[in-house]
Amino acid sequence: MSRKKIALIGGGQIGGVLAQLIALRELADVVLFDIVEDLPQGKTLDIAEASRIDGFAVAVNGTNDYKDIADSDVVIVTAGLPRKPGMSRDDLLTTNAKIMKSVAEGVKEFAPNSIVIIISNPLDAMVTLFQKVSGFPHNRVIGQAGVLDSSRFSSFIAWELDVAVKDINAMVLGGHGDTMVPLVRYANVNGVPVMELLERKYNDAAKAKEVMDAMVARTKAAGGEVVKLLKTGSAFYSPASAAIQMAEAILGDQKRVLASCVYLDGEYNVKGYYVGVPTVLGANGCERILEVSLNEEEQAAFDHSVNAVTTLVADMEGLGF
Ligand code: TXD
Repeated sequence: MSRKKIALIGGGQIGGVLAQLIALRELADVVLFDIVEDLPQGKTLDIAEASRIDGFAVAVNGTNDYKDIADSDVVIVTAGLPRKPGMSRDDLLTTNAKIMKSVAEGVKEFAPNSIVIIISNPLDAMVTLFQKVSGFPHNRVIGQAGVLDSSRFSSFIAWELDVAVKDINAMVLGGHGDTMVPLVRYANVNGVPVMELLERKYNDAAKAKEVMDAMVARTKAAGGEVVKLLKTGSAFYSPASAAIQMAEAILGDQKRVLASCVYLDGEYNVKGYYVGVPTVLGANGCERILEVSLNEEEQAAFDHSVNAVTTLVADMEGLGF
């Protein structure tokens, strides 16, 4: 049986961590692509030279040629620039949309049967553009945001309650921006509602709500919190881990229930847009969208987030993409 193959488009911060995580888990052979000469070759040589120590047998190679991504089962895209001082949001959108268009053309030509996970920002617009340019079926083009945002929310809850983070189930829906929607009512610790545990801890419903509101606010701003500390660039360890969980679910046909940015065709009253919702990920990519009931307040927050996504996509289309 031949090994699976994952192509990574973008050999920057996230791309490098992705390559190492895939190797350590022996998830698949790795091809790391970047337009910068020698960079992907250097990173993969460095990773591969640890194979004796870490004991992995998968191939890890770098390239500047799209031909080398042929026969990839999964493609993970991180290509794109982060925002620099003096750059407007439109500037970033234009720059990254140009990059994403070229990536979609390359992947369409050389890995036409792959399942694609997009990480590049602005996420919701980049997933939309990749699908449009590649013409791939919607189930094979998925964005990563919800797994990371949910993991951040879960971490804050675990730290607050002083319990193991793996016992926390909490999901974040909506677009990947300030309007994202952490679902408080469904958040639980092995089935016990988080709000109930907070109310017991503080013996005060108002205080419990205040603590939860602060965790929700921190989740929404979590990307910015890391950017502020790093000074240059944005989070890269956790976004890579998040995409790996999605890739593992797909390659292993695991039917994992993960929040992903997927194309909605009427679900959640949204038609024709990519938005973060609970999905079932398996061998066919996004195999199903799970619709959970939202109360009035949650639906309003979700609609607000969808509005931010439709505005972003309209801005992108206004720029000619
Ligand atoms: O959860 C999420 N979705 C995210 C997304 C969380 C954090 C960061 N997120 C975004 O991922 C971030 O805003 C960026 O748009 C991407 C990649 O982040 P990373 O930190 O890896 O950025 P780098 O280090 O700048 O790497 C980008 C690489 C760099 O090596 C460029 O040379 C390359 O992309 N690049 C290209 N590769 C292929 N093809 C083209 N055209 C290209 N242009 C640049």
